[in-house]
Amino acid sequence: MDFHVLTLFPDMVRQGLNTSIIGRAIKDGHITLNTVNIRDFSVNKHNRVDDYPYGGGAGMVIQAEPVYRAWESVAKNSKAIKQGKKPRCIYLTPQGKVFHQTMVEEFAQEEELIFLCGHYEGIDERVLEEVVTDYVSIGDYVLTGGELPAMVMVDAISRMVPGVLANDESGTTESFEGNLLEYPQYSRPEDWMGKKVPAILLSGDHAKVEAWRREQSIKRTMERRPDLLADADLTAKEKAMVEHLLDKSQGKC
Ligand code: 6GU
Repeated sequence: MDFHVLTLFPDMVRQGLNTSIIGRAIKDGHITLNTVNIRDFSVNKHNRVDDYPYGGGAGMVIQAEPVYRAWESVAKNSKAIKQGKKPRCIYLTPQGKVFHQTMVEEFAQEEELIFLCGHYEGIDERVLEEVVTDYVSIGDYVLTGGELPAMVMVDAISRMVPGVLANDESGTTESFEGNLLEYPQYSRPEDWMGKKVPAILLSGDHAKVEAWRREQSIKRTMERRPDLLADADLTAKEKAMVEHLLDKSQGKC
């Protein structure tokens, strides 16, 4: 998977992604990360890339031409363009569709993704119309720029790319994919500040451990993310357990 990030702050993006699992994935060649500084494509003798908004108002707007040239520098070499298609270009904006694991899986199917990060009051609408294929937000709050959201997306998408995760790192998505949260984890010591590890985990009975973890996942999802449960993959027996627990919590039995 090849990632390109068009940004005014390339160092921030590179530094944020060159550590730990994603850093290792870049070193091992499972993914590539190309940061493109929009300022390098300024058409102004002072290297400026922003100007006042037409119609007035607060803040500055990033101009269309430097963004277009930065995009073109990447797009002209893309496989998509050679096939007569527009390369997938994601504009990070609180006005986008809210990022979700199903979107992660869809984007992970692409060979190449371009991220466009805005700052200030945004980017001239005309270049967005020209280059952007997807508008994505990472949640309902406002950030100062698209760099952190781009890094969030690169991280989430990369961990779905074959080879990026070692076998012992790949567990967590599966449980989330079933719309259930992860079960609680414990490590040594068996007794910490008087709190004991649940005995079943020390029993060596693999089937019992699995059943306990499944139940914990369901209970945790009920408590913390009840909105997910409607789409969770539950057996009839598990649905009955959920109903029973709900009735109990509502004092019906
Ligand atoms: Cl993608 N950008 C900005 N600036 N703020 C956000 C966001 C994106 N997603 C949530 N808040």
